[in-house]
Amino acid sequence: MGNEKHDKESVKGINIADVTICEATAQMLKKAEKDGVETAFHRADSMKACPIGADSACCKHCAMGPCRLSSKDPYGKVGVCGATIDTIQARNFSRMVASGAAAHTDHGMSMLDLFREVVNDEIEDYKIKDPMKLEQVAAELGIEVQGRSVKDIAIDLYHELERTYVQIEGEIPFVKRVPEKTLETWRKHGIVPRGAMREIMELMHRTHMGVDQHYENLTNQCSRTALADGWGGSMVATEISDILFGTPTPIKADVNMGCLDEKQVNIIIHGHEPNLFESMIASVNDPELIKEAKDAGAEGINLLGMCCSGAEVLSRHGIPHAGNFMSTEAVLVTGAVDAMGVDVQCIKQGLVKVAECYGTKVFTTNPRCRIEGAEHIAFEERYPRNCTDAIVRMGIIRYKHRDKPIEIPRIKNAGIHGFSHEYINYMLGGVFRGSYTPLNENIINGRIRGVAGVVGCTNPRVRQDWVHVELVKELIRNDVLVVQTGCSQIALAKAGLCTPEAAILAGNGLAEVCETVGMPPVLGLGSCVDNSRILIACSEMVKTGGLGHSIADLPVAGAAPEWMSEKAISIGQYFVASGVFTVFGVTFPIVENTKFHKLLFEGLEQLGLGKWGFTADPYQMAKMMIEHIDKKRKALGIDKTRERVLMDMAARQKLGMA
Ligand code: SF4
Ligand code: MSK
Repeated sequence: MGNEKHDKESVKGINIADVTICEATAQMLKKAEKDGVETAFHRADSMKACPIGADSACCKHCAMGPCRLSSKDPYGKVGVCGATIDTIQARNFSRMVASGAAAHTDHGMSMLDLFREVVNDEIEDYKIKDPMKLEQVAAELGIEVQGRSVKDIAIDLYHELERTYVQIEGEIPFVKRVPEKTLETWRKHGIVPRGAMREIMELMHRTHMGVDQHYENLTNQCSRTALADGWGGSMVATEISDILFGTPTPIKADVNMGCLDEKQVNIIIHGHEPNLFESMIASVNDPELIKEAKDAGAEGINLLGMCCSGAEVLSRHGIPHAGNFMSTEAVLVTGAVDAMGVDVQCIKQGLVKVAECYGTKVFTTNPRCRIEGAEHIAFEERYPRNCTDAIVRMGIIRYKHRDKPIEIPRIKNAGIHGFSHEYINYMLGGVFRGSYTPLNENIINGRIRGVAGVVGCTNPRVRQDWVHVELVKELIRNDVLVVQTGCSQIALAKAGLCTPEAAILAGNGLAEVCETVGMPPVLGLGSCVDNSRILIACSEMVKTGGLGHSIADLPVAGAAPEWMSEKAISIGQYFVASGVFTVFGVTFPIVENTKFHKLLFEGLEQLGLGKWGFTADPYQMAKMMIEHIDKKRKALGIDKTRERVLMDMAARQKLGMA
């Protein structure tokens, strides 16, 4: 590449087929090695994970340590202060939850800040796009909506939702959505969140050296904090984004690197907050900027998303998506990216170095995230176009001076995205009788065995996308309807499973429902904060009736098969605390055969919550989830209907019809 920093000899080749099933990423990894460019895949190969850290068997919470305990003999010794393996693990796990919850709640708070300024007419670039959703959310929270102006309702909603973050005592507003019996269980265990700031602060305090040294007590606060994320910070982020930018409805859109266009100025936005993206959409459609791009010789400006804000605008507006977390460096290797704008979360520092090799610039935009070597163009909500227009202009300049060979993998996958829980309601129930009744009925009659949320990241410690895809295929084959968010949704979209035609891969019962409704067996709901849509869907299923009285009664399960971030741990813990069996892949940061492990994997369920599960194998994961779903079906007394369906299937197979 003519760049001394990237000496071809310095990049040790990896077996590309072992690290990804994404063909576009594989093609770019091959090119990266040829160009002498290193990626996270290469670094993961050369840097083995620390086994003690991977098991959370070490503590560096004070300067008497760091203390390392043994995973092989966890009770063989204690830390200098006397902390046991259970205390050390529970503290480390809790801090992951605190950090993950902080990320989501800070994102949600930014959305709420934006909402306040829009409502107060201090920002002109954004408006309330979905007043119906505003009214619906406000009414749910007990705010009077009849005969009131949008502005008055919005002001009241702002003040109500602010409690999610700053409230000192009481319960956060969205607990009004929690099924009564689930809420009763939370109250019994003292885990109803007060306000996110308080819960995160208390958890950080309790995990300080010499404070909470009982793993059970720590786990309680861990659940409370995680619930402040799921039913608080994340839910507010989702709802405010819908109110400001529109509630998603199904839309056809393309994913994968083939969405790049050599003849256009390619701009990628990668991160998590939708406002940067919304303004970028305005910028790339500005006739003046389009003219500037054309004057530079381009056919136009091509905007693409990556990671979660990409998944959000894919769902909301059908903006093409270039790839998930483990493709963010690979996409730069195409040489076709003229500018990459990032905001917060999951932005690898390594992007800057890869970008540099191909003459691409990475622009940070958020005051919370600066990266050494990246140019910072501040995104100010009151004048957002100053930032997004500048990024487009920088992209146009780069287009004009492209001097590196371009290679774009010719792979593009169409799919249907944008299944908000409101739309699932409408889709299954129809416009006049929108409800979850048909979903519940199909679960009760056994056509749909249960519902699984498959979400989360990709991780270079496992073969990119493979665990997601194999797990989901196995689930739908067994009549489990799959809902998805984040990077997992993109993995399945690339595998072609987000199309109604993919129903052919589903079991007979699920396929029949998909064909009747015209929906894919895999429903993409958006970004990681949009996991809150899954919580709401679970809640609606309970309230609709026939499937028990709490979320823990539902035949549902969750999985993050290739997780990597602390946000994923927070998400996992809020699903578990909400009553869902949640299985993680890759690795689980806890030593087996310890009391803390037993609590997470068995004890919490006995308290009326959900429980954790772990396996790195997708087939085993599917088996565990299906067994759990069947266990719940049995408890609900609906296992017989399912048996009948299975018999019908067997009978059909016997007749050579299936
Ligand atoms: Fe070691 Fe205890 Fe200090 Fe942790 S808090 S580093 S276990 S002495
Ligand atoms: S972006 S948290 S890698 S889903 Fe939300 Fe993807 Fe995981 Fe980041």
